[in-house]
Amino acid sequence: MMPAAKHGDPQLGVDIHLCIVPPGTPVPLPTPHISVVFDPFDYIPFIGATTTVMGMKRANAGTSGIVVHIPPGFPFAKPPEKDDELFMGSATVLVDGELVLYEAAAICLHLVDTHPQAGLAPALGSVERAHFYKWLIWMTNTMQAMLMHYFYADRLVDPGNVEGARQIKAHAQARVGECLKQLDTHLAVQGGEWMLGGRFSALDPYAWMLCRWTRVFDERPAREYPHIAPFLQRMLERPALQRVIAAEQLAPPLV
Ligand SMILES: N[C@@H](CCC(=O)N[C@@H](CS)C(=O)NCC(=O)O)C(=O)O
Repeated sequence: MMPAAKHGDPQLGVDIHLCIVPPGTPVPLPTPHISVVFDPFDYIPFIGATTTVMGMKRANAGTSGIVVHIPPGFPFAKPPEKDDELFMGSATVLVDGELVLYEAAAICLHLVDTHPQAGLAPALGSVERAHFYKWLIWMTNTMQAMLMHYFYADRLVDPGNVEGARQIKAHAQARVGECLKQLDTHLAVQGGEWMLGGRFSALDPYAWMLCRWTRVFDERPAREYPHIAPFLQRMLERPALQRVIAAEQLAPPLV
C-alpha cells in the first residue's frame, strides 16, 4: 500500500532563515518548522478537490500548508511565510497495486494495456492506432497545457502582476477556443459518435474531461459547439461516466 497525503497531515522540517544576531548582524540559521496540510482552495465548490483520503481532502503537488517557524534563539530579519506548498507529488494519480502512476495520458495508455478486452484503443501498428496516439498527445500536450495556463495564469507572472495574469488568462482562453474549434471540426468530419468515429476509445473520456473544464469560460465553452455538445451528452449517458460523477460527487453544471 502506498501512502497518500491529505489535509491535516503534519509536516516537520528545517530550513534556513536570516536572523539578527547581536550586535545586529543578519546570519542565515537553520530554523525548525512545523506545518499542517490545509488548502482553502480545495473547499471551493466545483474547483476544489473532490477526492478524499480517509475522509479528508487529498493533497497533491501544489496543495498548501499552514506553517509555524520556531525562531532559533534570535529574531528573524524578515518573518518567514505563514504558508507553504507541497511541491513533490503529483496532480493526477492512478494507484494500481504497487504501481502509482501520474500523467493522465500515461494512465490512459496503461489502462488500454491492462484491459485489452475493453478495446479502448485500435490495434497496435494500425493507422487508427497512429491517430489515437496523435489525439491523445494533442490533448495532453496542447489543449490541456493551455488550460493550465488559463487556470493558473498567476504562476506565469511576478507576484501581484494582476494585469499580466489577466492577459495570460484571456489569451489562454482564446487559444483553448482554437482547440475546441479543432475538436468540433474533427467530430463533424469523422462522422461517428466518438473521437475515432464509430468506436469508443480512451480518447473520449479524456476529451470530455478537457471540455468539462471549459464550463467556466466567460465565452463559448465546449457545450456551445454544435458537434461537441451532442458528444458531451453521449458521454454523459455512459454508465461508467455516471459512476465517476457519483463517486467524485460532481455537481451540476457538469459541462
Ligand atoms: N500533465 C498532467 C497535468 C495534470 C493537470 O492538468 N492537473 C489539473 C487537474 S487536477 C490541475 O489543476 N492540477 C493542479 C495543479 O497543477 O496545481 C496530467 O495530465 O496528469
